[in-house]
Amino acid sequence: MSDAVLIERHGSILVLSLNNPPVNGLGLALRTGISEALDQAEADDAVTAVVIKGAGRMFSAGADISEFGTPRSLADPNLPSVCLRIENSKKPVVAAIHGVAAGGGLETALSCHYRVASTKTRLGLPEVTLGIIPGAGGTQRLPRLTGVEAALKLITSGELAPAAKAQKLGYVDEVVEGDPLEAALAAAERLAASGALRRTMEIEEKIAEARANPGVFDEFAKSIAKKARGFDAPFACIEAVKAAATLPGPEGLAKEREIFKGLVGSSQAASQRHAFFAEREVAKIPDVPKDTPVKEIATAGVIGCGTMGGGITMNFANAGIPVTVVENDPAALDRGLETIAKNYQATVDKGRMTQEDMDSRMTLITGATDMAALSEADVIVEAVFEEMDLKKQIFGALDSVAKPGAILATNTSMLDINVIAAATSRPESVIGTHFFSPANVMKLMENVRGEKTAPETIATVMDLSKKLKKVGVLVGVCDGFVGNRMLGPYLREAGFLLEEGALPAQVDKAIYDFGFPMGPFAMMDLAGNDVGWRIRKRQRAENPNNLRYSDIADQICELGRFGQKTGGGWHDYDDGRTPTPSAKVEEIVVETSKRLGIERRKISDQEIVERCLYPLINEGAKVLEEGIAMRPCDIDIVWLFGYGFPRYRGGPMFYADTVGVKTVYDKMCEFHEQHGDLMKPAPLLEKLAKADKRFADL
Ligand code: HSC
Ligand code: NAD
Repeated sequence: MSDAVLIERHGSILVLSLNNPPVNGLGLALRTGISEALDQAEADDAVTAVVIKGAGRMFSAGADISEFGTPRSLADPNLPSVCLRIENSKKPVVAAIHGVAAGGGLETALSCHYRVASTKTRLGLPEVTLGIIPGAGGTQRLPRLTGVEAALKLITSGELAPAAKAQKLGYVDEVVEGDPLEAALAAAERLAASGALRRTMEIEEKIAEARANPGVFDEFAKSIAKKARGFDAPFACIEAVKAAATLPGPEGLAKEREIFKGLVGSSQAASQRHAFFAEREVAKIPDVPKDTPVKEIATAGVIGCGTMGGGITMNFANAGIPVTVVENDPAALDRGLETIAKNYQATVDKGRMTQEDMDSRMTLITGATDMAALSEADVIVEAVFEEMDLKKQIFGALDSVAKPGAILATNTSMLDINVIAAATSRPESVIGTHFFSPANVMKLMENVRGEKTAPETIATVMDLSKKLKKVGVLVGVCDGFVGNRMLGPYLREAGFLLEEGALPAQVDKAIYDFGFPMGPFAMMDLAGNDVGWRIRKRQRAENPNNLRYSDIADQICELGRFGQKTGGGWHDYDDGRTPTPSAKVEEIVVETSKRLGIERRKISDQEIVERCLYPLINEGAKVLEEGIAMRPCDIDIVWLFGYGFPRYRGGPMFYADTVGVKTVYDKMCEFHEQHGDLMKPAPLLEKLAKADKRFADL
């Protein structure tokens, strides 16, 4: 018998420990082990009951995701049949759950006759986040325990709920402090003595109501339509739960299996699996090994309490780290602190935070107007205006204020970290921490290593990203780093499309329909068109011969149309938020085409998507060649978490692999011919296309 399941006897009870580190993924060996152990329990008259628990740090994270797409995931015994085997066992089977029970792990537990969880356990069905539905009975058993409404919420959100909530909803029977084994053994003994087994698939009461009112499923689908736009899996989850309520048990299970099989091979599921593994891969940095010392961050400092500094300050407070924020003068400081308090208050008002939580976070924040207040900080993040001279001056001053070994970070979006580091006598401690706006919400931190940044500084900042509940991606220095650099060609082409015949609303709609939360013009209106205007002016001064873009953007800025904040930009915003087409902008666009002698033509949505995204991918190829990003997955995570690239497309480089690198290359060659050198295919793109390889093969 394989050691994927460890077997012990506790009196007459057989205890099976799932043993497949690190997360007890239910791969073939583990499924075989459970099956064989159940055979053993059934055959042995001296065994009266079985307890299933997890070895190591959790019960089980579910099916082994790396098996998906291989024959092993469907090989016998498959997980649905293992679950049925448990449920139909003549002897009671009890789940003793600690750590996490997710996906197939929870489905295994739902098939047991009783579930005990320790207080700190989290339990749920996160399959939807992988572009699939639970495939081992989760959509059929959970609603039988919780009722349809709660099951729909849990399954379509993928939430891992704390044990107390799971008990309240009915899918955990008992919650205990500490190790749940003892309580599980006691429950197993009780069940063995009573002889009465509650088989989940036989429970009917909780689904009866939905059976009488099947309209509930359409209503639920409507309620998630906006959030789940573009994703297939959430709606497939609803269909599967509906089958639980409307079909006899075995047919419901069969329906679930059919839907699961239809999704697991889809490109959405492949993309979402890629996103899952990529999110973990970016934490691995080849030249900064896992055992690199990480400095303790007990206190933090932030310089500048504007748009970004305020959000960054909140991140530290949210993570329980005391933070001192320094502003230019008392008035600016008061404004900044007030904005922070207002933001927290809005969260409290929405019921997403308690007043006590807000108060305790605010007490972690101290304001100051002198950088001397940062002398004890372990990390200091500078977030003042994007001006090199100012940043140099601040880092020079920090050098004499900050304690030895403190991490000196800058939130610059574009400036050269090496120049900033050179303003100090300790460039090894200087690093970029590029947060995204709004900094207290967006999950990405583009961490930028300079030439002299020490491995310890990198390891500490990557670890800090996790503590702040962000995804840290390590990148190198170049104008715009990874994200904003790739954004350049995307916005540039959006501009050219206007000159050639499109209007902002059409471009935005095509990109929105592709799956972004908004198109390029709506995005610029949100961020403020003046930001790009300033950057273009700087770039033009630095590099006058190598910059060609549509000047419509400048014309709009010259009118003071900076975006939402001025009530108008590329679009009009009569209510402050909702874009409507602007007649003035249309006039400028059409006039510009005329001035340039361009005959406006009809542009298809497909062309818009290709014209905006392929040059972005092409720039990604350059970023890889230059070593600014370490791997394609680093770029994908930057775009998924920083720019709203649709997760079900996996990120730009994975998307290129999905449509075919050769397809992207061929199109770029066409664009190159039509539009000139700005569209020249990157050598790496050409090399991969000609070798019939993917970015994933790098
Ligand atoms: C599923 O269960 C499908 C079933 O419904 C049906 C199947 C039926 C099919 C048959 C039909 C006929 N597999 O995240 P961490 C790795 S789908 C493989 O850093 P944490 C992870 O990549 C599954 N590997 O740990 C990493 O590897 P690395 C549904 C998995 O403590 C390492 O483990 N379940 C894996 O921060 C540590 O992971 C989920 O979606 C898996 N299932 O968080 C849960 N899970 O070290 C996915 C993890 O090489 N997992 N790994 O980088 C999680 O959400 C998190 O890992 C936990 C732990 C919250 C469990
Ligand atoms: P902002 O204008 O909103 O805030 C800057 C703040 O710095 C102001 O409150 C100002 O009073 C303060 N300040 C200026 N000089 C100071 C000094 N010497 N000491 C202390 N405080 C000082 O700017 P922002 O949008 O928060 O941008 C800050 C930085 O973050 C910039 O480098 C910017 O490029 C970068 N960034 C901005 C965004 C964004 O979307 N706004 C996104 C990522 C990165």
